Amino acid sequence: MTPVDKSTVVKALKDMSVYLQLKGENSFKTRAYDLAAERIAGLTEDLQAIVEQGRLTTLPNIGESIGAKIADLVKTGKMHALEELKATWPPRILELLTVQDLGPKKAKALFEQLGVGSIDELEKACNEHRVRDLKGFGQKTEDKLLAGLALARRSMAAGGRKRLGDVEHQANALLEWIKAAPGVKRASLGGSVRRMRETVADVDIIASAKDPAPVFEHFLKFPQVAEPMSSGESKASVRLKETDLQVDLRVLPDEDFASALHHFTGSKAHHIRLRSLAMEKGLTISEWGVFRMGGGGADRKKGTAKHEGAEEKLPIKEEKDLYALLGMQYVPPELREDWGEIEAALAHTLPEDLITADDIKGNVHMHTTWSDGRDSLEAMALAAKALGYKYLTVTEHSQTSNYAGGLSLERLKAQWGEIDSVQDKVKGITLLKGIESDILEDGSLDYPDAVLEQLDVVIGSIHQRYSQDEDAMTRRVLKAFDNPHLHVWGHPTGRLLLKREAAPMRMEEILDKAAKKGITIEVNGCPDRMDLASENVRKALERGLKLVVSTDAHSVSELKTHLPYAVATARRGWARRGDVLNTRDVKGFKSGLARG
Ligand code: DGT
Ligand code: CA
Ligand code: ZN
Repeated sequence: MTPVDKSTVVKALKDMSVYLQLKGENSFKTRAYDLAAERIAGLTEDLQAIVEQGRLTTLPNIGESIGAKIADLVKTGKMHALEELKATWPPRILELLTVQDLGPKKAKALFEQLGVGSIDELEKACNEHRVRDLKGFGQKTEDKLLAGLALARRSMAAGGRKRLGDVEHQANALLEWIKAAPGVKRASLGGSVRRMRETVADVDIIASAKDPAPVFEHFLKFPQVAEPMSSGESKASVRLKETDLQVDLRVLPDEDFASALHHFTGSKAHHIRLRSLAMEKGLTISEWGVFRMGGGGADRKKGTAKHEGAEEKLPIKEEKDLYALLGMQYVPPELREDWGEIEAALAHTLPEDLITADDIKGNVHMHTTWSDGRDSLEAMALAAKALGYKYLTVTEHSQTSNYAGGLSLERLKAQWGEIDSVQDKVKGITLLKGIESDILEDGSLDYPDAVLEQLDVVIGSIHQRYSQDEDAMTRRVLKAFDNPHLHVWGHPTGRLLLKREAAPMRMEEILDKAAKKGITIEVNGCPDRMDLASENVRKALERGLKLVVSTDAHSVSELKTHLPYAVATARRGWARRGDVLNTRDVKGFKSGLARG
């Protein structure tokens, strides 16, 4: 038996939670599995050793029962409790949960009452109008499910694109594995993962070594390789377990590394432009390197150099050498989309102070056990401080979001007391009192002005009634901006990557008004949001709007893990340090939020 690794255990625990939800178990019990999964995912010690020494239950969040199931999996290669649960459901039942607005409760009802166990069967049942007659469904739900189903299909058909946040961890683990392979000098991620696109089709890794054979051999031994797919002289591909992710590895001599890395980072659109620029300078760029067309000079036919002997290969030690040859500024991977970066780099006007994670001084937008977060305020404050943040905005859900533990007016005020007492205990980080207020259907916020005006940070977000049409949604947001106490527009479009489309709205009109009213725009780093999307971040910045780059953390670990997604999304929208309010100290942050 190959040793069971951490991610297999994490996946099994998460599946336990989902199957128990399907079964109808209470959220207390199912949550326990999610917490355990999170704990194992964050483990730095060797799991195998912990199991062998019988120390599982000494870990926080791992009780007797869950500990026994983990041990079962690690020792036998199977979590028998999970297998038994799975066996009671159709094999494709989890597919249903990829449909927007379809949770475990509805999936259970659909299966038990209509025998629906897959997306195909759901579509059939909807088209035959059998769903609307179920208790708690109705015609509207049926229509919604049909629409959600189409979206779920589309994302499956989109070459099975996956969220960056769902693959990055495994991609990085594999990169580390490759770096440790015999003879490897340099290695890097490439492709859309390196460019930090919000969804990716596959993972590209580029490495350099004198002899590629032992590197490929090591590659295939990565514990999560499900099947080797193909392998050639300089390239091998595999499919990974759990994520079903395809990974292409290319291994080249070190002198070709930088140009190959550049080539396989893409994007295609960026490269097409670079190649025609190169032509004008008598150069050719390809996956094999950069060449100066030799011989006959001006009378030589363009574009045929590759096939002629008299060409000179130019040394490219780093990617920046390639851009320098073309007389351009270096273009960071996140910007390589042909969204204007070529022109800017030629004119030397590409920003050189793009936002980085190191610039962020305040952790913005978070939830604790007061609403739907998983850790206490004190734990969050201590963790944020340990990460080096100077301030933390405490922004629970507001009263209308009662499904997410939103705070009644009374509880909000009680929470202020707790913020004060945690602030007394935890020095060296400033806790700012805030709220993530629902933007209600009519555009009003969720508390009276007299309450909002007492808060340091008011984020306004849409959480319900996404089905409004473009006009109603636009008016709803515009109206919210009229409230003088709103500071930040939170996860603006409400999109959930591959699951829920951005709410329809007239973005330009909204951003114009935000600029006029001095509203700050959130770039939310929750990996299933990455909202506002980078193309719209760009539009916001063109209007002089300021951003906050936020984590929307619901646990201690997310204070750290969500930040890179927010930073990348902002960078892809060309955000500079000075555009982002939470790069400032607390005083500068507050004055930046203040409405004109
Ligand atoms: P993905 O995988 O769809 O999320 O996006 P990418 O950008 O990772 O695309 P992928 O994996 O097909 O190829 C990786 C890079 O390799 C791509 O960004 C540019 C380069 N590349 C691949 N095929 C071509 C091609 O036909 N022409 C050019 N110029 N470059 C290519
Ligand atoms: Ca790729
Ligand atoms: Zn929210």
